[in-house]
Amino acid sequence: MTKWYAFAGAVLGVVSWATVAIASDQAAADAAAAAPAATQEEAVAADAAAPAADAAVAEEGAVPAADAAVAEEGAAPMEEAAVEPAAPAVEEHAAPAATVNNPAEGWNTLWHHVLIDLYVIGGIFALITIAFMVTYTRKRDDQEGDLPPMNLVLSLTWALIPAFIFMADDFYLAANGWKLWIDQRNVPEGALEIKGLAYMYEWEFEFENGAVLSGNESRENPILLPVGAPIVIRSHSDDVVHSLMFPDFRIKEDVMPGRTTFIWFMDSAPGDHLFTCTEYCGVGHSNMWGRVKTVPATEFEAWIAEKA
Ligand SMILES: [Cu+2]
Repeated sequence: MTKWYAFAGAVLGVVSWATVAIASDQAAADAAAAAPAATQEEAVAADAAAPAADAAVAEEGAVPAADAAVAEEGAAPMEEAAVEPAAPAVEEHAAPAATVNNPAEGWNTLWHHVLIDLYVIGGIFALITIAFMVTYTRKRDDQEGDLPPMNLVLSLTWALIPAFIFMADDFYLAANGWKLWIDQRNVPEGALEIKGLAYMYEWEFEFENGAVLSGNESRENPILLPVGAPIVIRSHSDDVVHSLMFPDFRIKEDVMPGRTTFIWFMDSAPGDHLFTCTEYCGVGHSNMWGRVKTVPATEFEAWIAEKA
């Protein structure tokens, strides 16, 4: 009997170690990639002219959960990466797009962490359960078990150790989600500003030069957007509640009358992407979609200048 406790404990230990090791490696890579963005936020906080709210946000943002959770492994790459870009970020103040953290990539990574957890932890538990069912099935009708009575120490050990393992893992995932959401709610400096308007049943987008482009027409002629640059769309609705979603950029936000809501995103390579209304808004809801195409900035500038 005792050997089973030992065996199950060992399996749990291996599972939790493997999960944290896999997640830590990824988080270390994420932290290294995210470092320039963190320094950008520190630069904002260091600026004497920065409003208190900005500084508060920067403080929050500067303590990404990944840093704390990764411990030794993550610490080295994080510091190395953070030291290099710090100087230019402070001097130029406005961060170039290349240093902006792209939340879409973070959401993808986080989702993969969740899948790893589900498969690894779920798979191991399924195997243990099957092994227990086979091992502890009564072989004869009159067979009686020889299970030793539970004592307080065993009870607490069996309850608390697995609980701590899983809660630690859950909090780790949740903390990474919170960190990403901070990125997602802080529009990078110098983002391309677009005003979005939703009504039954169409989207309209107004660019900084006054060009107004129709979402429905974009199905034939995609709206061009610059690649590698943060883009923010601040939208409101003229009638009912709609919701603007760019599935490829892993972002959506409700759009409603009397309030302006925003989404920001950035494409890392030229590509074609859909956007759509993702809040049922009436019989024409399924018609509220269109296309964007991300292209080099010079091509976008020339194109949008013609549309003004
Ligand atoms: Cu709609």
